[in-house]
Amino acid sequence: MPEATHVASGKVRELYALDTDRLLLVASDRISTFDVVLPTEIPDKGRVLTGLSAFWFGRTSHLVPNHLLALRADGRSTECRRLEMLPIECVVRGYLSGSGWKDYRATGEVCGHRLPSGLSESEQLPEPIFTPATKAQTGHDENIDRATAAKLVGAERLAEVEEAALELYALAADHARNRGIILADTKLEFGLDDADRLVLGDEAFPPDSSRFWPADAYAPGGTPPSFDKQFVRDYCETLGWDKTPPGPELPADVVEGTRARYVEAFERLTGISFDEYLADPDVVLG
Ligand code: Q0N
Repeated sequence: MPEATHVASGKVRELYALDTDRLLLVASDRISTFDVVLPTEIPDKGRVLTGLSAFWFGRTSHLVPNHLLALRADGRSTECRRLEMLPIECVVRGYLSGSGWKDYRATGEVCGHRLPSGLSESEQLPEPIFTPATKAQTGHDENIDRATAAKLVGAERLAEVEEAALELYALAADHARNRGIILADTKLEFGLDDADRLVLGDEAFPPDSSRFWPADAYAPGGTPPSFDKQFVRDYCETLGWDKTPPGPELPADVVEGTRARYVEAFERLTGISFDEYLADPDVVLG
């Protein structure tokens, strides 16, 4: 891509600079499980994630402006406004899972939210909670309480971000629930534009930064299956792999089944056929 300079790599995405105020986010077909990127790709996974994100950006811009400028015809690249990113991950949890469950079991709290006693793993919370985390350069993000987050972004900005994140989650979780998918939690990233206005950046509710559970298989008291990655996890568990790199190659049936789950998530959530998206990515923008 001669018109762009590479600026950052994530586990599954690449970031390029287009000019002084625009970036290009490119979602690859790489997949990670147990925090390890596998050597086998899932065809079209990056397009599904890009299309879903763009769908949500289009449907939430009345709540919070976002960095999306344009989708490219390849379906996996997004041109974005360059922002000054805030140094916190904005996590909203409607259900008690992952590090939230771990913290709750140890302390009865998550990020300073004291929760009712006796909750089970994956149980729905009385109401969604905002649970910010630091952005770790390597390893895991660390959950932080309000005071720590306020030191990083300021108390006023924190209140604004919390309200925005809770509103975005409520809209997306309600929409997903009506289509048979539980959005257990999500991680959002915000930045500031040149006028210091709050803008939603990164990606919006793709399965890689949200927990998607099929509603019909949901039960508290364990780990519900992941809508998208369960075939991959189940296959990896059969291998006795120690979950350190390198990860295993995936057989064709696991690749095909996983691709089908991504496409199903896309079609259920957007109500748009994935083939239509491939023909013209802008269909998700409504
Ligand atoms: C930005 N990241 C997250 C791998 C690295 N709109 C923006 N403006 C300025 N900076 C960023 C964005 C966005 N989004 C986000 N790093 C910089 C790190 N990831 C992003 C995906 O690629």
